[in-house]
Amino acid sequence: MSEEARVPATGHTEAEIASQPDCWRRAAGMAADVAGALPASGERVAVAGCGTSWFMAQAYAVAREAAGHGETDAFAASEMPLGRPYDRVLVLSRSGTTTEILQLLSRLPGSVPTVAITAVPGTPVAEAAGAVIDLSFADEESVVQTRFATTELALLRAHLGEDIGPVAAGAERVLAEPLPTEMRTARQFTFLGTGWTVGLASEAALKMREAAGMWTEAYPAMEYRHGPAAVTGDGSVVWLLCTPPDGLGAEVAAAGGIAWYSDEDPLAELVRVQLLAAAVARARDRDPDRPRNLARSVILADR
Ligand code: F1P
Repeated sequence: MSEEARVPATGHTEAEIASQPDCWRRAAGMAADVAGALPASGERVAVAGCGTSWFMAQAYAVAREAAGHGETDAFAASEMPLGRPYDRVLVLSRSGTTTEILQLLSRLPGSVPTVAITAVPGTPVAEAAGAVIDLSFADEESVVQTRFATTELALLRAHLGEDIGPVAAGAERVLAEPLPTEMRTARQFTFLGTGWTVGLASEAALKMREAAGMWTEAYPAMEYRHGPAAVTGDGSVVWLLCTPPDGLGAEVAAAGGIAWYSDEDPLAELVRVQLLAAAVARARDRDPDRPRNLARSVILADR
């Protein structure tokens, strides 16, 4: 049987991508109930995660600080400094079993309040954290995270006072639109963001790598000219998850690439990236439900 014949036309990944607007509305609806466990306004906060969860941490950290709720740092769990005084540490882990998160929780001073957002309560991360927010309704069959991560971010944005209704409506529009042909056939993607969407740009790039094995990059938008522009050429897409800096679209076009920007909320626009990642994967005879070299959770033996 050929590889192509073994790759089904659709799977868990696409179903989970399509379910996001409903999940986001549900998460926004529970924001008030879980507010006591989440960082209070004025607290100095660290947020940590791995992979997708790290990029969600980055997005939330910048959004929280920009909304005036207090200094907020985001770290890859393996790189968080232990000596800084935080009022609360928030860890993000869909699986609740990621080794680096567990190591971080075990090394933090016992006096610092910790809270975990997870899809699986009762797991080691949930047990080790001082408080748990259960988003099991958004758990996924897929290895590659889509709806859990975005639902978590929708909850956190709702907690910051944002109205998630229009964001979910934007995602529904994106889900109903066909993907542009130039994107399906692109050879390389550079995702750009500003503020909270810098983390989202990294997540978009990760989705295309994880699901489809594509060459992708991600930068703060104003960094594009400081080197990353050198890879733009025929078959490049420069995907802006932010307002395009003056003149950048013309520079991308002059280099032979396509600059893509839409007016949708960046979280809704991330859904377009997820759809593309799944479509490109299948077009390349890869099954996005079975990404290469990846597992649902990275669990390291003691070493
Ligand atoms: C995080 C994560 C995923 C990644 C991979 C391994 O897991 O890094 O983002 O796609 O499958 O795990 P978690 O701590 O959020 O469960």
